[in-house]
Amino acid sequence: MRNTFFCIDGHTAGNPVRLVAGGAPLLQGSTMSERRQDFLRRFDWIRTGLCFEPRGHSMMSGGFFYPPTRDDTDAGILFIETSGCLPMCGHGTIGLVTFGLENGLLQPRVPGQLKLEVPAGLIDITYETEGSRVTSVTIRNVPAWVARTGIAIDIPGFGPLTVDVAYGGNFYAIVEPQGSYRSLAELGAKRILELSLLVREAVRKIYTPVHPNDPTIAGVSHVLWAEPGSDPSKEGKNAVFYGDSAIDRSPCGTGTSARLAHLRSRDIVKKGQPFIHRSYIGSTFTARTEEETTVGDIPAIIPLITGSAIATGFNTIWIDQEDVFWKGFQV
Ligand code: PYC
Repeated sequence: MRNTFFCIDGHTAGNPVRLVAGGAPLLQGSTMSERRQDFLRRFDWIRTGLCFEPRGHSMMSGGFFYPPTRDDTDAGILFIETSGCLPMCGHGTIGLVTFGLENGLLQPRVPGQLKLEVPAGLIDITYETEGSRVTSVTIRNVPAWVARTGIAIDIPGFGPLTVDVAYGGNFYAIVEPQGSYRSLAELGAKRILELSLLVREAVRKIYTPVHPNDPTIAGVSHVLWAEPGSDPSKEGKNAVFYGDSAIDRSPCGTGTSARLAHLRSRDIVKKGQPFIHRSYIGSTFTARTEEETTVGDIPAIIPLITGSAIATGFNTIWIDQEDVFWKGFQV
């Protein structure tokens, strides 16, 4: 049995985005969160087959568009990635929206605007075009907030660290320079990957955040190594660890949202002020706090994240069950 997936491949600020434009399974559920659970139960082989080697790699991520579940939205997104189906993915959204619009897969009711459903909630999109190209996408993300501060951990061979946890569509352990962590360049990619696994494991032993409105969104999934810029109120750099061996090549949309909530909570970045976030490879997103709000009784912000994406080509992928690696593999 062979399944065929028609994909548009590309990248957002260097991180891969695979829009699966044909081959999406029919899902049950009255929200994208419920559809996400249904996909994970019944169709996870599609994610692993498309994201893991030999058809993908450690950083591979992407998603499918689904018909909206509500009258006031244009489409739903189901994200796929090496670690699972994320509740929200910022670089993924920028890429999926860009490729979807450029190829006529999204039909906005209001030109320049979209309202989308993602498993984490509702997001608003504004975008700019030049001819047939989408040149910039801004996400008005789900609320972002600081969930816990001052978690003390001790990493064997590295030493003690105090980390905070913030939410921006996924839960992030945020590590700021301290002790043995002085800069991203000094650590280097190999060490960041090794340490991130240990940091995530250590934080998970102490604290499990749970989204107050959706208990299926729980637990620290990502580690964000923060490096403040020369003016920390205006710019910063990061390395975001996800899956089991990936550093985001983009500045990470949900990570940037979490970091902005973190900086805003200490009044380092003012409401409305543009904040440039640089990725490990130097690509950028611009972020802003558009609104201050609450989630239950937790103070939160509504972040705006702006970036752009480029398609690299069409890719027709087969998952053939006669292939011993039809579900993909990770090493
Ligand atoms: O951009 O939100 C993001 C993201 C999550 C994981 C990789 N990128």
